[in-house]
Amino acid sequence: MTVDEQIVTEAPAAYLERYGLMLLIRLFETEMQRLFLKGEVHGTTHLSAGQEAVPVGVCSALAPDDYLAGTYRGHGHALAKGTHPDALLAEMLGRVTGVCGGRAGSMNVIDAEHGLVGCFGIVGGSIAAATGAALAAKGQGRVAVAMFGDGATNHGYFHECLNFAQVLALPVVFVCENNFYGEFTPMLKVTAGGDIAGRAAAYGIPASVVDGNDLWAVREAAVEAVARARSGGGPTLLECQTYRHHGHSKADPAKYRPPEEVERWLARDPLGVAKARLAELGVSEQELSEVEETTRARMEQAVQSALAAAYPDPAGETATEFAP
Ligand SMILES: Cc1ncc(C[n+]2csc(CCOP(=O)(O)OP(=O)(O)O)c2C)c(N)n1
Ligand SMILES: [Mg+2]
Repeated sequence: MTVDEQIVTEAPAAYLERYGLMLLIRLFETEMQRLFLKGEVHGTTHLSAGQEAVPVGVCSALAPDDYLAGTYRGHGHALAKGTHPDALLAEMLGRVTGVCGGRAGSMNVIDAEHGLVGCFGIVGGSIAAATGAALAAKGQGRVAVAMFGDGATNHGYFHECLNFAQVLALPVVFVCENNFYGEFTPMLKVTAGGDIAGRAAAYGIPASVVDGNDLWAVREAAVEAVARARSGGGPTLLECQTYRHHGHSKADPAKYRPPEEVERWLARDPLGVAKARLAELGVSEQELSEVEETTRARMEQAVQSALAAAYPDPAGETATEFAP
């Protein structure tokens, strides 16, 4: 089946399921915010509300054993790759039932079982990790994906890894979530040339600018890029343009963004865009509400089970290098 056939012949039900996953990420972020304010989340968090279509669209093109490297804005990355919401939320709350036993917290989640090689607090770290995973994946018939922000494209990792991946024709897809800000700085103020996708041309890598708030557009671009990677065609760079609804991290009220800019992006909320498209495809109100209800119940279950779980027992720790 060609890439186009894969997209066109898909039943709306597949997209309805992906809409449910996007909603799960949104609800997860809402709960993270609530639980953070209650003092249940330790350390900081970086919410990805508004950016859900990117990881869901990209991961829908991956096989379960393909690799993904995410960022510190990575709750959506993990959920889209298959990490169980109960295990992810418990991790955020530092509980022993967390996917990393409650030791990683929000920024450093790893879920090897689902191919999540890590979420990285170092800007651009995910690019290097995915490139390394792709080196291993090449011999295994797998593909690796790097998720990273616009800010990471000004770091050495980005340029070094694009070059290396193209020279070795590695099966990697570089996915830039361009949300137009790196912390509090507009992307255009710090990016020479003002164009992220265009940078791939220097390395002979195919690239495209994708509407990152449109699940269909993201999936289509990802299916093509993943097929290229898997068939030995080497890397692709996708610049998915999107927007975060919240500030950079918990400490940021995001006052630096012009209100009309925020309004414009809120009007193109990826959940709203997907809902409208599903209705056009003939999905009924009732089918939508059923998915929404099931997803809310799933999230509620994650919250209850995480809050009921124990904290890790320090006496059971074998590592001593940080002991005084
Ligand atoms: C190597 C490195 N430099 C600086 C930082 C501090 N820092 C954390 S997030 C961030 C902004 C990154 O912006 P972007 O890549 O656009 O991702 P976004 O937060 O928008 O998702 C910076 C500079 C860091 N974590 N790592
Ligand atoms: Mg950014």
